[in-house]
Amino acid sequence: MKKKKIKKRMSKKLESKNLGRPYNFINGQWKKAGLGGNQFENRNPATGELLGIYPQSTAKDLEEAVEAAQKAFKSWRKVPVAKRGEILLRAMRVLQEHKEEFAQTMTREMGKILSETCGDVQEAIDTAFYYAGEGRRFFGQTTTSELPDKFAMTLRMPVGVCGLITPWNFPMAIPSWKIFPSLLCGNSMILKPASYTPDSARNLVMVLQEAGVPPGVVNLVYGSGNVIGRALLEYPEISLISFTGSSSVGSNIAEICGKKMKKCSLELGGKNAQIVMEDADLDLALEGALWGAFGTSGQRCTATSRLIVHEKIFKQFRDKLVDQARSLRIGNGLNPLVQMGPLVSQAQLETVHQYVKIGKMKDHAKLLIGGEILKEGEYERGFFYPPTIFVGTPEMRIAQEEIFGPVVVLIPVKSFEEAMSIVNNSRYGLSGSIYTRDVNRVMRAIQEMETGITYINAPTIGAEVHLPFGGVKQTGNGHREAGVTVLDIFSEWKTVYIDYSGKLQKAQIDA
Ligand code: UN1
Repeated sequence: MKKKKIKKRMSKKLESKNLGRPYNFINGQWKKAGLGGNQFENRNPATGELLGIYPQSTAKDLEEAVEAAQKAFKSWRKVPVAKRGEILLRAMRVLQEHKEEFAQTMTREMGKILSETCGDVQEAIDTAFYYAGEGRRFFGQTTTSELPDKFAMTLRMPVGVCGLITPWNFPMAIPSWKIFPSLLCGNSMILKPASYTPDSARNLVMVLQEAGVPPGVVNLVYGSGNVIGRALLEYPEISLISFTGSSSVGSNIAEICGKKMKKCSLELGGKNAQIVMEDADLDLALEGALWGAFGTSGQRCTATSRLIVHEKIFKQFRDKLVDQARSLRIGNGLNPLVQMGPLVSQAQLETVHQYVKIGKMKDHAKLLIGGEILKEGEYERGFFYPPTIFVGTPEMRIAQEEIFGPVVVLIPVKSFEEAMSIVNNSRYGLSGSIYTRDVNRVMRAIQEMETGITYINAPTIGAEVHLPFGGVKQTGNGHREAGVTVLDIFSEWKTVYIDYSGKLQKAQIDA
């Protein structure tokens, strides 16, 4: 592989970072943002170190990207799907070669621990592999006609230019969930990544460039949601918006896309619950709870934020959970001994702390552990928050609203029925889990849990890329990313009828 070439590009990248030269990627070139564009800083949330300076692009930069994408779409859509898949296979290899390095960059810019950022890059690798293979399937349907000498089939057609707006918590995995299937379907696109993780977005786009994606097919435009995100929604030339983020922003996006009749796919909030029944393997359930609630410092839309525990084992579970949470090592995610990194930003730290205050003062929930910002010693310059555990009731705000931090509410219950009704007492419905050894309860949970994803004897996090990902209620708008289902987002079905009878045949009328 052209390892040298990418190394050269990488060192160029470092150089540009240090000089603070602001780069977008438009029409196959790394470009400065337009005149008058402000800049934003990329800082390490564990140390405060300045990592780079990026452009706040202007509408003019975006316009250039939209034009490039429109032009590139015309030829990209004609490239055979299998060939598009081969480019993804190459992207997979480049990602594999740089996995460790990309993970380090990611830990530096958003804080999660190195094993998790390696997992994030791995998720992008898996996604590339999966959709590369899909390039040799891409199945439609063939069927018969109700009329003689007539044939019917369906094909997937590209949607056009796509606007992709991605979050910082999975800085490579989530953009890859959108970019790779969208590429496979023959679309061109503009990526507007979260401003907390510009380096990871740049690494991903460099991989695609290296893998041979033609100029203009994937464009990267840095900037704020208010300027670039919003402008993406306005362009009539952009046919689809795919967004992962908060429910409040998602609902605004849906409104604008609705008015403009734009296709729109949303992956939004969660308030995911893990049930622990009295017959569960307690140690397993504990391990799952710790990973689900405090992995990624709770900054996953699939994170466990409610633990619904049968009263018979409540005390035992609570005490062990508090003990084990207390012993989690918090710090800089680059240190291999650290188990939980910082939150991504000062703003996120404040939001989380605000919710903890609401929990204590307004909800009157019982705080068992945590609840104070960590400021001393090694935590001085970062945004560190400890594992925080409350005992509460289902209606409390801390048990209803998405916090996106290492905060979990324990809720005791008397029965399976009560547990299930609490799980479902939520405006969200992304992920849910139950720990039990009773097969009847397992099957009932699968049927009754109002979530897009249900785990049995496993935590609420850890979805795999070849299965549909998404949720019900306010978690989304009915689409599913990943798996084969994401192709329904990034392609349009074309139904084809071929009449070879040589005469006019009237469906529904000719017997
Ligand atoms: C997210 O939290 O936004 O299932 C995505 C998981 C990961 C993806 C999470 N594979 O936890």
